[in-house]
Amino acid sequence: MATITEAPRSASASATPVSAEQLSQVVQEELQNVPIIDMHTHLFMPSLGRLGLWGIDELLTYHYLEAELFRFSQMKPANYWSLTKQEQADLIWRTLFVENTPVSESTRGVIAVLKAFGLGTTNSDLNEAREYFQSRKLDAHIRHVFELAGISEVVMTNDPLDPEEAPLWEKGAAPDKQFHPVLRLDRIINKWPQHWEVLKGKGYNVDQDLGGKSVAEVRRFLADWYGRMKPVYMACSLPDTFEYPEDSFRGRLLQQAVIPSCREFNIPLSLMIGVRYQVNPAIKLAGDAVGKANLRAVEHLCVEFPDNRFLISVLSRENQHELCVYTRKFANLLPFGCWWFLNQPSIVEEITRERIEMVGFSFIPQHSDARVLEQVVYKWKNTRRTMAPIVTNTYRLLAEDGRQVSREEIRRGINRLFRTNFERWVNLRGGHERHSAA
Ligand code: RAT
Ligand code: ZN
Repeated sequence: MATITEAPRSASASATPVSAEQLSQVVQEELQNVPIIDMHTHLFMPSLGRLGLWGIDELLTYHYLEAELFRFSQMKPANYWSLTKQEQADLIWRTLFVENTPVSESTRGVIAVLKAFGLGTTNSDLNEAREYFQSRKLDAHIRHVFELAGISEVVMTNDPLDPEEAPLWEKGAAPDKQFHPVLRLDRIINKWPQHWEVLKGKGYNVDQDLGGKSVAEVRRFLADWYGRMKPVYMACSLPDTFEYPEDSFRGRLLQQAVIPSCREFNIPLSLMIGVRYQVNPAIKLAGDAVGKANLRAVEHLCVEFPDNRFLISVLSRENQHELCVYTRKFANLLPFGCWWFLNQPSIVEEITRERIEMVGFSFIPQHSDARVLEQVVYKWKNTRRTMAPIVTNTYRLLAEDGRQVSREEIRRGINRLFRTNFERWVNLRGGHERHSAA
């Protein structure tokens, strides 16, 4: 069973206790020092070449900022999409950073990135920033960014049906120890009628109705991609209307293909639930919204597949408490992250406090969801800043109730939140006991 156990003898409760006065300082230092594993991003290892986004123009045209642009500018989306990337970035800089003060979370993030690289934060144009990023060599830049962000590794999102990405894997993209692959299955699971022919074209004997050998052939496809990518988990985002069980292509694919494959390869399945896709298609990637989901689907999955491990993130604030309750019920469920619209300090604080109160440190507080390399710098700075008072208060309450903790114990707790819970769940360094194949 997928349980999370304390590392033996790694922290002795009898070591010197941290005093009430020192607590906040020690927690901040330990948060600063933990090399975080960023367990869900949209970044790409260098061998996946041009898929990887970085630099000021990409930072400014992040879809979180595009959504904000249309609130402050008269520009119509169709006109915006006809601009070049540089023109788009110039417009966003002028509108959100010069004509207005960048107080939102996403705009403030760009400021934090500029500051981290020693670039001006009040410039009237992007010349200085463009020159700086153009002068960087990607490999050295990645190392520098990881160091500034305080992360040791990131987990990618790799779509085997992406027409740009798939051929790179098929040619044998060189693996990179700092970038872990993830087999992302949105197109297959959510849009089978639109994508079955792609599988067929690649030599898998599937049909539109998922009849005949189709399910076995999807499993063969997953096995081939497992072999090619060695993903640390499989993943899918799901709408707020997601139900399980369900008599649908999605329900059958999950039950008969994806979940058995995860069991066979002993990797978790990550489900990110609660997207209302494309409520405003005119603004493209920025056009998705959120809806409250029915988490009985998660309950049913955890019950039906006790030998599978699930990573679950839910997008709606209203679903968070329910997810904590299910976490208490099912040892094969590991909640993670404050995803997308939830990654704001006020909401992160509420969710994280609730999680600690309900399940201790047996969850993963955050992932960055970075799409542009340098975003990890501001996203992890923000997470550390938000976490510091929450973790401090957790230990303060414990001390008031009769147990002080040592620095080593604090380190162990923080390490567990930002590294070992994930390492063990995905068996990253052989830390998880092997399950027998399905
Ligand atoms: O946060 C985001 O950037 C979203 O657009 C999604 O990519 C989401 O994180 C996802 O992985 O589906
Ligand atoms: Zn994502």
